[in-house]
Amino acid sequence: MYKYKNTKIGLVKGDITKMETEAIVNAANNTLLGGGGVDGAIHRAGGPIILEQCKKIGGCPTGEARITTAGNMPSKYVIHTVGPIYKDGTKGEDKLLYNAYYNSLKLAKEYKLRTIAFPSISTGAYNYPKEEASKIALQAAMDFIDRENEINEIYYVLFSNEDYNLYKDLLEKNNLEKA
Ligand code: AR6
Repeated sequence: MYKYKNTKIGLVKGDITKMETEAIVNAANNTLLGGGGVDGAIHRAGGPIILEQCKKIGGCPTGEARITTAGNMPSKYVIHTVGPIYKDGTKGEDKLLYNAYYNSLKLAKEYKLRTIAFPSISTGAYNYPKEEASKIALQAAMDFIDRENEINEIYYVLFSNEDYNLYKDLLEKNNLEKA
């Protein structure tokens, strides 16, 4: 566990659907109608109520975020965000990925949620280079904490050892306090 200002930043290796944070974040697509990867896992674990609510919402532009219940999962809410499909890095992918993280945190704040877990958005099917993506994930969190200071715990839930080690190195390099 690490700490930035008053916020704890934790790394977890495993399945985000098991997280007991108030919100878990889904790496969704613009339709919000489900898919593979983490999106498929969340819909399977949460049950059909998530899809029902997503249908009513009617989609989500890239970089924005929407919220539903978490159904049968231990978490209370799913914040669905849509990261960019990585092409060559010149299509504004960095800003869109940053916005996906930042807008998810803003939505959590609107709902007065204090603990949130993120997957590694866009780095699976959407091909975003992992190291660059991890830096953006942390930068967005630190900027949010600097400006809003209203979140107690942020977790990055990494599915592979490689991703977990990448985040570990990143947090060490940023000299985050150990908590
Ligand atoms: N818990 C945590 N992380 C997971 C889990 C899980 N249960 N399952 C996979 N990952 P991806 P994207 C990791 O492809 O790149 C979907 O079809 C995975 O190893 O899920 O944003 C959507 O509908 C990878 O590191 O999301 C969209 O169409 C990370 O989650 C599209 O994929 C993200 O991989 C979104 O692509």
